[in-house]
Amino acid sequence: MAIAQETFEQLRTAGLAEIDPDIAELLGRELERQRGQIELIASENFTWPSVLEAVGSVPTNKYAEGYPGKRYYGGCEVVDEIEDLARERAKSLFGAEHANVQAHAGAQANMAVYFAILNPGDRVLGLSLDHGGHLTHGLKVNFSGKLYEFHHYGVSRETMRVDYDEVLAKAKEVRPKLIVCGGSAYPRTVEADRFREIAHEVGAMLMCDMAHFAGLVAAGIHPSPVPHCDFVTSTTHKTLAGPRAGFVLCRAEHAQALDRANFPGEQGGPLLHTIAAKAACFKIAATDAFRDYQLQVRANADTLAAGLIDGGFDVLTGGTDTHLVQLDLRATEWTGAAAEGRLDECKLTVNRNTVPFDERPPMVASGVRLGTPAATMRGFDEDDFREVASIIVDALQDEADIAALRGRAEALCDRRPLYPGFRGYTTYVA
Ligand code: DSN
Repeated sequence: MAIAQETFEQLRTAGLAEIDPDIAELLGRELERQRGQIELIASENFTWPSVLEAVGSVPTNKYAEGYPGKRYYGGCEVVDEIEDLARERAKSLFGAEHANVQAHAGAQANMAVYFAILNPGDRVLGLSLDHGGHLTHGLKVNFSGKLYEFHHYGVSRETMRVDYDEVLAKAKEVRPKLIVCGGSAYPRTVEADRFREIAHEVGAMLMCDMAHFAGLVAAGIHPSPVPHCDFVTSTTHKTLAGPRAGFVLCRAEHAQALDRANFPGEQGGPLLHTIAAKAACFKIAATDAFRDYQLQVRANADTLAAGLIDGGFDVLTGGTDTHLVQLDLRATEWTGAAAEGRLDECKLTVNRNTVPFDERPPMVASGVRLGTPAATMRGFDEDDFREVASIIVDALQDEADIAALRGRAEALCDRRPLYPGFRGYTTYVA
C-alpha cells in the first residue's frame, strides 16, 4: 500500500521525462527532426509557442458538450468564455456572421456542413481529388462519397486551372444541392465569386473549403470566399499556423443547423484546450506581423516556382497564386514517389501528389506538392528559397551528390533555427 501510494504521489507531480522517458525521447527526436530538415509539405506549418502552450493546457480535463451558456455539464463558466472568445475572433477575422469552432479537424468541419444541409443521397458537385480536391469532397471510400451522390468537375487540360464554363455546364447537368469549391492541391486563386454565380444559376448552396489558403485570406492577400458562400470550412494548422484542428463559418440563417450538426450530430465533447489555442491563433492572425508573414509566404512561393522553372522543370499552371507549388514530373524520368525519396535523402520533406490527368496511381504519382508556410515560419526569405529551388533541381539529376546537397540543406537550417528558445521539447526559454 505504502509503495503504491508513493508511486501515485509521483505520478501526480512528475513531468513526462520522468514518468515516460520513451515518449519523452521520441518527442525530443521529433523536435530535432523538424529542426534538421526543410519542411516543404504544403499543408504543414510550425505553430507559435503560445499555441503549443494552450494545446497542452488544463481544459483537456473538461467535458463541455453543448455550446456556451447551453452545456450538459456543470463547471463550464470558464470554458464558455474561452469558446466565446474563439468564436468572436473567428467571426471578426473573417467577417463572418457565425462561427463554430468545435471541429476537431478539417474532415469534421466538412462533415458538419454536409450533415447540416444534406440528406443521404443528395447530389453534390466538387473538385475531383486527382485535380486538387480532397477526400471529403466525395471520394468513394470516404464517408462523403458513401453518403452523398458526389459529381466532380476538374481543371482544363490546356490551362490546368478550373474552367468555370465547364463547372457551369456540369452544374446544369447534375443540379446539385451543394457546390463545393477549394481543395488541397490547387495552386491558383479559388474564385468563390464565380462559383457563387454558378450556384445561383442552378439554385445550389455554396461551400468553400479554404483549409489551405485560410492564412492568406486572413491576411487579405487571397480574395475572401466568406461573402460569397453559405459555408466556409477550414483547418487552423496550415497557412493559418494554429493548432491541428478545424472550424466552420456560415451565414446566420444556417447557424442553428450547423451547430446541431456538429453537436450532437457528429462530435461529442469539444476539445476546449485546442479551442483556446484556436482563439490565440485567430488573435495572432489579425496582426500586421501575421500579414507580413503571409506576404513572405507568397513571395517565397513565387521564388520557388520560378527557380524550378529556370532549372528546367514543369510547374503546374506555370506558377502559383498561393503558398502551394505543384511540380509536374511527367516530362522527366522521375515519379513523384521516387522524387519524394530523393529529396528526403537531401533533407527536404515533401509529398508526392498526382497531377491532373495523371496515369500513375496515387501511391506513385507524377507530381510533388510543395509549400512555403513552414520554412517561412523559421525565417526563410527569397534568397533562401532560390537556394531551396536550386537544391531540388540539383537533387533531381542522375548524378546528384547527395552528401553535398544534404550539407546545403543543413546550412540553411542552421542559418534559420526553428524554435531557438526551446529547451527540451516543451519548455520555452526567452
Ligand atoms: N491532408 C491535407 C493535406 O495534406 O492537404 C488535407 O486534409
